[in-house]
Amino acid sequence: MAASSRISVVTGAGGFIGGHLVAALRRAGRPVRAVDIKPIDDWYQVFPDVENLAGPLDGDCRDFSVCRRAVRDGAEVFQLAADMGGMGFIENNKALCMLSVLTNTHMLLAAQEASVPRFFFSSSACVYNAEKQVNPDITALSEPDAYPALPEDGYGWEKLFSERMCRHFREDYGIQARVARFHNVYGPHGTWQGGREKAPAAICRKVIAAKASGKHEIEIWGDGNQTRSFMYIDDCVLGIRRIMDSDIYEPINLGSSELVSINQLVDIAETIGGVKLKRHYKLDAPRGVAGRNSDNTLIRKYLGWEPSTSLREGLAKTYAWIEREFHKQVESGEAAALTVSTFSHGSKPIPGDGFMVESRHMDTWKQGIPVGYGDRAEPKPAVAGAARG
Ligand code: NAD
Ligand code: GDC
Repeated sequence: MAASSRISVVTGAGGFIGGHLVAALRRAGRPVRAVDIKPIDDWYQVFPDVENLAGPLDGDCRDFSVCRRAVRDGAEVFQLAADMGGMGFIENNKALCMLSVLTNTHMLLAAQEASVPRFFFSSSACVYNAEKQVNPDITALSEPDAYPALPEDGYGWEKLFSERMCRHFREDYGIQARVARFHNVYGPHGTWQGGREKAPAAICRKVIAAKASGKHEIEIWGDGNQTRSFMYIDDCVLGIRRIMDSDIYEPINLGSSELVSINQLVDIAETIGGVKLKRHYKLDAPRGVAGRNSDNTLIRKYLGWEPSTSLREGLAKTYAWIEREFHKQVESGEAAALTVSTFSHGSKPIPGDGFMVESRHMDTWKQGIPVGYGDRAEPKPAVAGAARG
């Protein structure tokens, strides 16, 4: 690494958390290199003054040569790239989720080879032992609860493996790896449709769709009694920065400890939308664990801080953003091409609210396997800058 380098490298920068992290690093005056396999037009946030490595040829972090270029002269690497989504996606795409091991391995290896001093890995609450999450009124999960290992099939096993790889790279090669276990993050500029969305965005969209269609009904996956805590994006970005700058070597929870049932999440979204809906429970939909919360004892001890944005406050901002996106789609006519709500057949086409098995058959890059993968030319030189911001 060049002695004077201050470059922050963010992978998964075209995604939800990566986009917000790039924005925060920029505001802090850091030079940023943003990397994502998605074409730049599909990034949630794009900044013209940032070096953007985008698309299957320049931004696929499964490819070691892309990783080498991405970390060049980097002072810190935030490894957020992953093929991921909510329960509907991770239960139906386990092989894809496990393939993120290529991304994590190659980024870690490239960072170590280039002597990048700091490396951040975004792990997940999905690493926790499933047997400790069988009741909705669960005791909050503390860090040792990841062992003995029985994580979420596919996605959780990959995260747990990559956590351990970070640890061994730190112990054996001295790279300063930091690992945070995110608990369900939500906010504006994230996935709210298409099959990868998580419950907060999905529920907002369904409430908005019900209002728009005039059919005041909502489909909820499971019986609605399952519990979760949801962390607002601003807390997540602040936590990432603080954990990266800390001396916390072991994986640590980064999540809200405000536990709610999915029914309570729907209550809040209905209040924000000013509507009351008839609830239908889809009991065979992907449900995940019965209860999950974040024990924040350790993060409070180390940082004297924990995520504190209330769900009511964060969801209002998220709802407002999704509502704008939703109406943009309806007005542009794009909505007709999307899944139609199971409760809106025969009414005006609106972005849907069903469990989308179609998410298995999306465009190849959306599934994470780029067109021409394994049969391609040398990566092109970096294209700096982009249109939106
Ligand atoms: P996201 O899907 O919005 O962003 C991930 C980005 O990674 C996407 O833009 C995707 O195109 C990109 N990507 C996928 N494969 C890639 C590859 N091979 N090379 C380069 N880029 C690639 O997801 P997010 O919510 O922003 O999540 C960011 C990170 O945080 C992920 O590692 C995720 O597993 C982790 N995490 C998120 C949550 C959450 O609730 N959002 C919870 C736990 C962990
Ligand atoms: O998808 P998710 O937010 O992921 O689902 C939370 C709960 O909400 C599940 O029980 C799900 O069945 C229920 N739910 C009800 N209706 C809906 O319309 C819906 N859509 C969705 N998506 N869910 C609905 C997540 C992982 C992430 C990440 C975090 C870490 O698990 O999917 O990839 O790692 O955990 O905390 P969740 O919280 O189970």
